Amino acid sequence: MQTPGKFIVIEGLEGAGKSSAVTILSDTIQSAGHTVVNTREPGGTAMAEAIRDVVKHDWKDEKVTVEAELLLMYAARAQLVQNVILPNLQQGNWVLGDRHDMSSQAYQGGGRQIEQSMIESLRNITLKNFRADFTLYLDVEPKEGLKRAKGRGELDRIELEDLGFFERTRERYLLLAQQDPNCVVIDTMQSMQGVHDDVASAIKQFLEC
Ligand code: Z5A
Repeated sequence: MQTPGKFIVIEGLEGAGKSSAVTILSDTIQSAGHTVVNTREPGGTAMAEAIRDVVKHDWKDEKVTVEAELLLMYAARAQLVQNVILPNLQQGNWVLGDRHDMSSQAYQGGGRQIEQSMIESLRNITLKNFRADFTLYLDVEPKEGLKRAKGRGELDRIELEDLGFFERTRERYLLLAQQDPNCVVIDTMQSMQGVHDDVASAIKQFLEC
């Protein structure tokens, strides 16, 4: 879908360093003269933020089914794309998304092992042919990412999954990144300065295209 604004997405496991990468991307895109609108998924509208609370919550004796989790992610995404992302892109603003559809492909498809065809059907219903213009996937080894996330405080329902879940999620992320010509992989198993330099250089290259 062609719009005057561009949709840039940052993806990765927890602890990959998305928060600081978002700041660098935002500063660089604004310096190039564009207005930046930040979003996060799940979330970003009043209703989608309520869904975020539901999906991250631990429901104790009530098992959250993989199907319910998947549907909630897409419900939140439908709200965000139609109410925030598309209107901004159409006005010429750039939207910087902390996670988007690749998260569902990786976490629900890879981590939860939901069939690809089921996720693709939902994506087609929800997003039609809407896709990110450019994605930066921040790659981190799951053990290291979880160590960083734990250092920051209490873990939520999804973060409490076992290591195998995050290993499958990372494996799917790497596969998706390899298949997507509009995605670059940033290695975050290096110093923070190294990550910041790689993020800045990737977005500058995109801006020059
Ligand atoms: N989810 C899903 O399953 N399906 C979907 O479709 C979508 C989402 C959209 C959202 O949670 C959860 O929903 C997420 C995926 C799932 N769950 N899990 N698990 P969230 O938005 O609350 O969490 P997050 O997106 O994973 O954010 P995060 O944990 O804050 O990750 P981060 O933003 O990448 O981490 P950070 O705050 O930038 O960095 C964490 C710490 O590591 C921080 O103290 C940094 O200083 C440190 N750090 C970062 N980089 C480095 C390097 N290079 N070296 C050393 N230390 C570093």
